[in-house]
Amino acid sequence: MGKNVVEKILESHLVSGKLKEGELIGVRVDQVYTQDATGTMTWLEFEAIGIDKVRVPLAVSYVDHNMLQSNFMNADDHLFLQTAAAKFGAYFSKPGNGISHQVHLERFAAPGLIALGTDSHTPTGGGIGMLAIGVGGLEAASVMAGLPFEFTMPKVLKINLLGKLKKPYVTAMDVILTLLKMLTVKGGVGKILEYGGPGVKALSVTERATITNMGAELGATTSIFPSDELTLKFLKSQGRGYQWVEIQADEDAEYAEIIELNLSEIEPMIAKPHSPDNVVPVREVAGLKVNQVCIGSCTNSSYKSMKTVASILRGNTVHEDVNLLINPGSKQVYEMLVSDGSLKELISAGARILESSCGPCIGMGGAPGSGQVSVRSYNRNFKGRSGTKDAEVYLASQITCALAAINGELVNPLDAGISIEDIPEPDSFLVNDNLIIPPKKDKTKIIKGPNIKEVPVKEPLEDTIKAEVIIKLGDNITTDDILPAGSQVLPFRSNIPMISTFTFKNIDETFAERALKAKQHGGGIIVGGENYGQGSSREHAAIAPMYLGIKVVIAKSFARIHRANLINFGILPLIFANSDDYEKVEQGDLLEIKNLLDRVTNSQKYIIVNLNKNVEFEVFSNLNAKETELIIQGGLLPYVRNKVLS
Ligand code: MIC
Ligand code: SF4
Repeated sequence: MGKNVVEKILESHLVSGKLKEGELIGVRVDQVYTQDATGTMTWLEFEAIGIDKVRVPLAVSYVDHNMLQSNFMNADDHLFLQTAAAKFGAYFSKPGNGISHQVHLERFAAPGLIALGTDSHTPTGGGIGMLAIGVGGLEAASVMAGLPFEFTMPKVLKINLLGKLKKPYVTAMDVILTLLKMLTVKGGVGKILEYGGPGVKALSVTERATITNMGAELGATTSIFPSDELTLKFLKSQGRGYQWVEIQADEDAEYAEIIELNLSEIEPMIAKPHSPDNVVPVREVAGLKVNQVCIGSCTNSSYKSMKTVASILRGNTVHEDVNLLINPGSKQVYEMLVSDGSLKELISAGARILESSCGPCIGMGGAPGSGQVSVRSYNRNFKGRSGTKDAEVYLASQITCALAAINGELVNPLDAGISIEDIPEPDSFLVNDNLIIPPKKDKTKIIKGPNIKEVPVKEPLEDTIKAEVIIKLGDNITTDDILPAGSQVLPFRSNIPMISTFTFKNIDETFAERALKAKQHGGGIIVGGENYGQGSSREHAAIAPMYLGIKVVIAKSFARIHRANLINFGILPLIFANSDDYEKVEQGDLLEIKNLLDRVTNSQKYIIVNLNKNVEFEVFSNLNAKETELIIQGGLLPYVRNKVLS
């Protein structure tokens, strides 16, 4: 029987289990990378595991999120990361070098490898034919400590691409927005999306990377393209042609599901507030007045994207009612825009050029005004994420964004009446790795500023939990809802006691206080709806609730990375056996679960008694063998320590 691309890569890395959907498998990992906002915890966790050097072929520590430096905290974190990388054997990508996913694609990613990153948009590497998966920090630390990456084998869904995009008016961003409209933010849960078909040839590596980047918004484990001659062209133009291997699915490869997508039929699309799947064609919202436009991020930052924007802005002026902010994804792109004069065109048109960092995408500056409309070539528009609670954030291609910036309103690129240049991918990129610091051979001392605190560890599972429902939530709760980001909160990513006070802050100001009170009397429970914990990989959305005494989360379903993070910190994720039972619980109810140790090991079915309402309902936990062990021991940290040091 033939094999698909995913099976070929997994098979060559398999150390345990069988490549069968639903089975627990373990794979060897080639590369692990961290970014600063999740990385400080990851490297503290690595330190807490207690070994000297990373045990993976390549580890890279990036700094891209926390770069506002409004006080000492961010800069202290950067120094901690740099000294930790030097000591533990990782490359350090200095602030200014760019956004992890963009830089990694340019300088390290290679076809056929497996990479983990402590950020949900790690699948950007799928554009080059690498199996790149976003994970929580502790998971990454355990793999860097030499353990295999273990996960439940997802379904492989093939997206069969036909036809050709109407370039340059219709872009890769429009492809992924079309898929988000079709499949929704839950459509990829439990799946790996493998792109194939004749349409693949019409997309360059950086365009493919835009599509795999936003596979995260579909909830997919990861997304991947085959490695072909365009992959070779990209690698050669980065001076890394020697890293190319061809990886194509066999003719008779099998897939759990196949979806056809005709690129020729795609038109410019836009996601309306407040979800990346709230997608409509741009023509339906044309004419909407726009106050802010942001272009860049890890989604649409390639040199080709940026140069296209410069070509649209050339000789024009940003509309008087619009603020245009541009954050090129990497120093490489930035330097090339300077060398070819594009930066001059952008500045001359009135763009505000930011440094190469996440910036406005994660609310680190560039927040829109009250109730303002912001159109962004980014990947997430969750309510409040921009830093302004009542802002209306739309997601669209860099072309739609550039046109909105000069017109002051949304314009459908196909109706714009202007001719847009189709910029080719460069034959060679400007390679200058002077901001990538290799690990040090001699001993380095790790330097920790006063805001950097220990990683808290949970006690082992108790046999009975009697705890209060601290909050009851609806469907699609994001990790931004659980633990917001932005300039006020991000500086505390290395300080759990402090950051925990922001838990659910945008939904319920009193959550942290009430949870801490309940912690004195048996702890707390969170109740959610479908797809609980979608979005980012931040494990803080699990550590902070754990620190506040949350022991269990009951939901109708969970997003993959957040579920793993809960388990890694010893919080039991339970699923309603009958989703109507969601109605049997209210905020403030006292719930009791007995015989946990037996249930978790044997049946994984639990009866919950609502002591306030005097009703019972059934839930299950669906834990694999390893996850069961983690829940019993109180999380991954005690487990890894035992494994690695024994
Ligand atoms: C995001 O886009 O939400 C982030 C910020 O990059 C997160 C990581 C984090 O919260 O630090 C992600 O995507 O995982
Ligand atoms: Fe940074 Fe935004 Fe990309 Fe997250 S999605 S890594 S915040 S640019």
